[in-house]
Amino acid sequence: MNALVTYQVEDNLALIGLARPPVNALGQPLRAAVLEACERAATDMAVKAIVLHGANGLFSAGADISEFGSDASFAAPDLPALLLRLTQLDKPLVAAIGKLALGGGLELALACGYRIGEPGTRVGLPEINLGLLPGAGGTQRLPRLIGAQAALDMMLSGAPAGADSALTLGILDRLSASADSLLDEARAFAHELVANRAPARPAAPFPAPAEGLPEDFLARFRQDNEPRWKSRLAPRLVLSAVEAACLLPLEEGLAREVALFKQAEASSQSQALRHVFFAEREAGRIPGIDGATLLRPIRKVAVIGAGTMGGGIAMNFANVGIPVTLLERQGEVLDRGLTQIRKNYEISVKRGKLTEAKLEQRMALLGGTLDYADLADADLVIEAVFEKMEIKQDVFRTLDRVCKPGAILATNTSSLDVDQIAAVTSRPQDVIGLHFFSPANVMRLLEVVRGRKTTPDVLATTLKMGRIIGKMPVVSGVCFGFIGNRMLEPYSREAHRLVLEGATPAQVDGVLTGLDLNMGVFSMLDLAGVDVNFLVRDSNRAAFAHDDSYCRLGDELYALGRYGQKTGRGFYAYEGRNRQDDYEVVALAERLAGELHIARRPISDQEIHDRCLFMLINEGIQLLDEGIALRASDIDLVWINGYGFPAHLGGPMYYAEQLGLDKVLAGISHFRQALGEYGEMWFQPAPLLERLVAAGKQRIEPL
Ligand code: T1G
Repeated sequence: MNALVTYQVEDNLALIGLARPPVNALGQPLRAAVLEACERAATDMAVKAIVLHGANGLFSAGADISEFGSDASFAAPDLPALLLRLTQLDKPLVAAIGKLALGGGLELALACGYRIGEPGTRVGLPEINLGLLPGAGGTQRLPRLIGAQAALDMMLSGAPAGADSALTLGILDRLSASADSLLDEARAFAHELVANRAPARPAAPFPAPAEGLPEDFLARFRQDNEPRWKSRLAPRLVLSAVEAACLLPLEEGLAREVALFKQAEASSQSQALRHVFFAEREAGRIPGIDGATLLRPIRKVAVIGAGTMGGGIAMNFANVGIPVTLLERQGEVLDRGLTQIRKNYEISVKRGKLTEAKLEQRMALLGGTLDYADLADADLVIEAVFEKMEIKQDVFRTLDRVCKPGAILATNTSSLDVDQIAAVTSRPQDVIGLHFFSPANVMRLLEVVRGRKTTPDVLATTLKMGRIIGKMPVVSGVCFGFIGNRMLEPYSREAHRLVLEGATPAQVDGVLTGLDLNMGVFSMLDLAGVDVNFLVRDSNRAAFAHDDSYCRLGDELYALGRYGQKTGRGFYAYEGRNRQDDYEVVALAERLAGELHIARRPISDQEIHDRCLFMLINEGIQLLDEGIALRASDIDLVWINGYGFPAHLGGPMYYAEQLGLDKVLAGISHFRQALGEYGEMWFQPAPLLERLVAAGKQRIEPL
């Protein structure tokens, strides 16, 4: 039998095991092997039923994503054809779902007549995360099994269902007592089916899912959801496929599904999202670190500072069962911090995302102290105090004195020099930057800033820990602002300068959110605080600009006490949470432009797009050239996970490649000429961009 499946017959059962580690991705070779094994079982008179399982304990993570966009994706036997054939077998086929059945893996299980899971089984149709829709019967068979509404919820959220809800929904027929007993219980299930002369596949509970659906359910569903889908294609295709399931016979619905799937597979959005999928896995590959790099055990964590950041950081560890101690200098600040954490968890309980029991479990893992001596046995200490070098250095001098040898000492600084912080300790090799993004218990991005002396095992340990707490860790070198905030500077500079030149904050933000960014520059500043931005800038003026004329608008708003949402006025005026244009800001921009001798003029949306995005891209390319970022796709992950850049555009570097590097360079050169002294000063093309264009390269990579 083919090495990609195991095959054995015993007690009149054929046991077929998927054996393509690590996740039994259903690429063409595995599809062919499964078909061959099933045909063999179908024609073997001794075989009365078939059990399909994951030989490595994991059923299947779905279609092979690396095949998409190539002929292999539909190479015979394609997945729809394979699964249709399985539905035609005249012997009961039991899917024993160990661990995971995702995407095509769940569709494979749905093509079986019966399904048994284990207590830890998770099943889902996450295709939407790849800009796709289930393309092998999921949109047609799942609504017939669990109803159109429940099926739509699964497909549009992309979130997996746990074993209990899968059982309740009817996706699973039964659950084994444990993972270890899954295969034995699957065999017993198959024997039971044979003994009871059960049909090869039971009738679908919802033969025509439209039955029982309110007349206008689908129309209303589309109307209710269209606005939040914005420009995303896949949700619309999912709904079209489910509409087909409600209105067409199965065979016609399956054909419709394939057509819609091919449309999604060919879309630029899906190509971008598949780029992001592999980028996330690539980000963990660091030169000099491999499987042999020993990780330091992290059993106890401490966080210095119980403010918003410190509390959010601490929650990440409590969430995964790691005890964490918060240290503060004043008791009331510490109490306030712990109270705020409890409040955060209570919100999750109210939203049904957390049980009371889990809340208490997590709170029990959260300790507090005023005494540094209590940190002596911490394996990882994360400093999250005020963003001032002197204050951070004092903390690290103390940590150096009290922490045990081998403890990892991390700073949560958002831009300061990690090497300068490490330098005040006797153990710079154990110091690293862990830049969490606010709110730290929510935002996925974690910039892992390696100091010049940070050792590989410290880096490997913090990268691993970042994944364990559910973050997207990306390695950065040391420079002002690391990757994300360094790129934010020119991007934000152009936005500010454009308002001085004649655009309004709303127009600039409108162009950026029109590109599906979560927020524009000015709404983001009003949320984070005009004062916060001013203080960071003011404490690092030297690092900013030899000409900070573009900062004057923010400086003036700060001076006027217009700190943004928190004061009801910033770049916008706020009635509660809804934002209004504020013509006082326009008048202020006009006055400043006069003082700065900046000619005002009508500004096109295209100019806003090009100046903000090209300078963002240019800085990213410069970071790559300096070795601060290891690869362009890492930069994409930073901006997708930390700044709301749309994943369906692939990130700023991927976006630049789609635009054309030559177009980006031409745009920068144009503004260098067209914007006089300002253009001459700021529109300096990154040398790597010039080299890539001169070499006719399409991809952004070191050259
Ligand atoms: N195809 C190809 N490679 C895959 C893969 C897949 N579906 N899933 C994982 N890998 C690789 C991954 O790149 C990595 O490779 C290794 O496996 C370990 O993955 C027709 C159209 C399953 C939860 O979206 O969510 O079916 O880096 O590092 O953290 O309707 O992988 O080692 O070389 O992520 O333990 C739908 C995607 C596909 C599931 C495991 N399925 N995968 O997480 O390990 S489309 C998915 C995951 C589809 C059908 C449709 C996760 C995981 P390398 P990993 P992990």
